[in-house]
Amino acid sequence: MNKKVQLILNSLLTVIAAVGFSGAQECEKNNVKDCNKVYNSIDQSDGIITSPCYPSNYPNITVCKYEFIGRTNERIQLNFIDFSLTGNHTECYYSDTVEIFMFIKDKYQPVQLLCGLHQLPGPILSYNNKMQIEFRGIYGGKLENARGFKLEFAFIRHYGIKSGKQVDNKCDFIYNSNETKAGVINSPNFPGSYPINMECNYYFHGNDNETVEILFSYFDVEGVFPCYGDDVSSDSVEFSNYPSRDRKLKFYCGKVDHAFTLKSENKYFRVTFRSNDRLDGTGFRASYKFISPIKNETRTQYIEINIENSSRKLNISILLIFIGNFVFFKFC
Ligand SMILES: [Ca+2]
Repeated sequence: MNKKVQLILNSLLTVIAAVGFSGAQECEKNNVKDCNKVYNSIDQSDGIITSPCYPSNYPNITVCKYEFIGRTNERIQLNFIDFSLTGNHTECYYSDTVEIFMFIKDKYQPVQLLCGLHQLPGPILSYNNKMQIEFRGIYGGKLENARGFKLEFAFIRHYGIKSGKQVDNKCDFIYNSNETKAGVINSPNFPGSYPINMECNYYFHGNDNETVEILFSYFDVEGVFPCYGDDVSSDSVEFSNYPSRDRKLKFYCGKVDHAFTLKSENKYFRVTFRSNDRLDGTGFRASYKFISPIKNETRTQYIEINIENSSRKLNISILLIFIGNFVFFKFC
């Protein structure tokens, strides 16, 4: 390679490097300058938010606030798609963070601090129609090659419960045997934490003679037995064969490590989840099915009877025929 070609090549590499460098600088400059945003459900019902320069390393000393304002009855749900922040991964000390603020008693109050390089946070559901999150990228992504975050947000009315028929935008859901014989139910925002001050009803309506069976495969509701009192010291799940309280059935709370089943006595069943104004859990997930009575099933069984006295021995075979609740017999 002669000197002239070498010179041209070097100049070209310098230009390419300069363009790349200024591109990265440009990203940092633009994003940092303009990273506070307000999302209003009147303008958009959902969207995606990323940290500055995502998926490249975010710049250091970056603070972005995102505020969400929904209509009455709307809540904001966040689902993280990617989460990778520089810092200590326990307790969030010396870490870059995302902090969640809920609108409580007319002001934003911090409720949750997220950090870490590998752990994807669960979904987050606001307590009402307002929420704010704050990204603090103080150390910057370059230290640990952290990408920042990417999340989906949506203004919703279904509380993260996507089965059943919702009643009047309330946290009330109806499960009709005429529409579906089996399905799943879950607490609000499952598998993320449920919000405070919730009451959700799950009403099951079977056809005549049907009952409903509910199998809980996951249960983690904050509280201690008896789970319900006048001071509402616990969150709870109530079961009832009636619209009113069913004193035969206890309230459930705490963490249950094994699956368990509840069965209704008749075609109607109600499950009510309640959370109080402090602490939370991840709630529950269950599957349900409506069960029809056993039809006139037929089965048979042979029995043998030996009768013996001093004069003779008698061996009798009898065929029993079971049809539904009736039994017939026949000597053989
Ligand atoms: Ca609680």
